[in-house]
Order: sequence, then C-alpha cells, then structure tokens
Amino acid sequence: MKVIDLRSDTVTHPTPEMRKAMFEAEVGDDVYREDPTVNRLETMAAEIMGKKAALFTTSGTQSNLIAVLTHTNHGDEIIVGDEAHILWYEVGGAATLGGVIMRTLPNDSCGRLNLDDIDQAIRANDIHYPETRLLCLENTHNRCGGGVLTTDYTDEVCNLAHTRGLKVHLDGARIFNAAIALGVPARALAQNSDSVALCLSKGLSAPVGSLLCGSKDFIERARKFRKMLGGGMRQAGIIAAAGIVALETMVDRLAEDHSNARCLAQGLASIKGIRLAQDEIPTNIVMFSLSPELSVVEFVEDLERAGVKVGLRDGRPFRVVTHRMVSSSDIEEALTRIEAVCRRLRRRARE
Ligand code: TLP
Repeated sequence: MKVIDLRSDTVTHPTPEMRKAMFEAEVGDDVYREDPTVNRLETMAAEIMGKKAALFTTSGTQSNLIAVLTHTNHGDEIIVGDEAHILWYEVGGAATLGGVIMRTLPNDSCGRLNLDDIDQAIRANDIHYPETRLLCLENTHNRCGGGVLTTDYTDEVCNLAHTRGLKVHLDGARIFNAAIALGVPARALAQNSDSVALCLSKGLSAPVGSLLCGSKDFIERARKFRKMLGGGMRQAGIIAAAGIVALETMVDRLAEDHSNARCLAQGLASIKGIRLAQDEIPTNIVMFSLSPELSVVEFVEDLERAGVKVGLRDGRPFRVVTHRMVSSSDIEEALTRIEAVCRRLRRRARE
C-alpha cells in the first residue's frame, strides 16, 4: 500500500536530476566564498527575486532569523501577523536570539494585515517605547490556508512601512506558489520589500536550503549573522546543486499541486463529517475540520493505518498539503481512504 503523505510539501524527495547534479557538483569552501556552485545558486536566486545579492542558508527558519537579526537592534519591536510562521513555528528565535519584541496584528483569512492596524501599531517617538523597526509579511501564508498576497497589496504595505521608517522582510518560503497562482514573476511580489526568504526544500523538492535575498550591504551583514548561528557551511555546493535544479525545473509544475489541492478540497467537502476551513484554495494548502461527534485522535490513527498522513495541530483545523510526490490519482485514493475512515468513525459514534 502506498503511503500518501499530505502533512507537508517538505516531505518531497530530491529528483534523480537533483541527485545527479549533487553527485557532480563542483565544490569549494563556502566560508571562503570559494564554492562555485553556491555562488552560482546565490547569483541565480538574487536575479530571480530582483535583488542585488543572496545568501544560501540551511533553512527557512534560519533565513527569517538572520533577516530579523540583520534588520534590527536588540530591544527593537517587529510587527508580525498573529498567524505568522515566525511567531508560531520558529521556536521564538526572533525573541530569544534577536532580542526583539514581536508585536502581533490580526491576519485576515488570506494572511493579510490591515493597513490601518499597521499604521496605528508603529510606535511614536517616545522615551517609553521600543523602536518599531521591521514589519514581516508571509507569502503564501502557511496558517492562512496558503493565502496569497498580491503585488499591489505588498507594495502598499511596503510603501506605508517605508514612509514610517520601517524595513520589510517577506517570508517567501512558498513565494513561487504565490507567483504561479497570481501569474506574475516572483520578483514582482518582492519588488519593494527590503529582504525576501525563499525555500528550496518545500514544493520545489530540493533536500535542503533557503535563500535570503536583499541589497549587497544587507547580505554582507547577514552573512556574518549566518556564521554566528553556525550556518557557515563548507562544501555546500553538494546541496546547492540540487537547489539550482529546483529553481530551473520545479517552479512551473507547482500549478499541478494547486489543481490537485482544489480536487482534494472538493472531495473533502463532499465527505460527511468533514468541513472545509477555507472558502477558496489559492495554492497547495487545504484546511479542514471534523464534525464534533467524530474523534480527532481516532481519525488520525485510523488514517495513519489506512496509509494517509495529515497534519494535526493542537486545537486547529487539519492541514493537508499537495506536492510532487502525490499525483492526481493518489488524491483520488486518499479521498477514498478518508471517506472510509469517516464512515467507520460515524458508525462508531452512533454505537
Ligand atoms: N513550514 C513547515 C513547518 O515549520 C510548519 C511546514 O511544514 O509548512 N516560513 C514558512 C511560511 C513555512 O511554512 C516554513 C516551514 C518556514 C518558514 C521554515 O522553513 P524550514 O522548515 O526550512 O525552516
């Protein structure tokens, strides 16, 4: 029985082409900036994102943390959405290692922040206040169902932030999903942000890595913070090689994941006992909840036994994510298995 793993697009394995590129990669010591493959990946990423420079980091979490460290001083305040990945899933690194206060504003269902809320949250010059230094956006938005921020919206937020003296960092772990969904180049979505982090190891299927992109000066300073965090890698060309293949060959196919996500959502909505937790499926993330008479724990256990893995987070809707290793027929198969589990649970609930 094939296990259909819908927990995350991070479970994707490298493609044969990536493995070949890794095997053949030309390498050097990247701390001395002598790894030609890393240098090539960084140049490529900067160009794709329309920035002057880029830095290869170990993970999206590390890119975001380095961005916070580079943009802020200890004791500053940063504005993040109340559903932001930086707030929820990065072990509080911005606060513990960056020494910043995370001021939260409500994310709407697409992951947007309200402009008036932002305007009001920015601190005035007052001896009692910390400095508001940075605003963070996320596109696509993980906890907001893969929600997409448009170019116009992002530009508007950046303009407001810049007018008030703030920098903007964009967590673009899935920025290519947003670009594909909107039909715009990824660089358009980051054109006014001061930095953007993209991930290679999610829908793009590379085994490791993220790129933090920004101005030359910003990336120079970021490089030092990467070293401080233990992220100065040596012959990192081995993994950067897979990243190059990811950027060259894996972006356009994300549309397939989006269409599979829509099919999955449609199928889930038709199963008795399941309720979709979003009105639209903009990209590759689908959230749903169970009707109260069905046991969440039993649902997950039974599904696991049936060979379907879903993401469960405390007190939150379930999350399922489509990716390259789940085909459209796997989606059909997953729906059949989920339907059977729900039927069993409904029967058990009646007994
Ligand atoms: N998200 C992971 C988990 O951490 C929840 C996932 O499975 O979706 N920004 C965003 C928007 C992300 O979704 C993630 C990963 C990251 C940053 C961090 O990337 P990594 O896992 O490379 O540190």
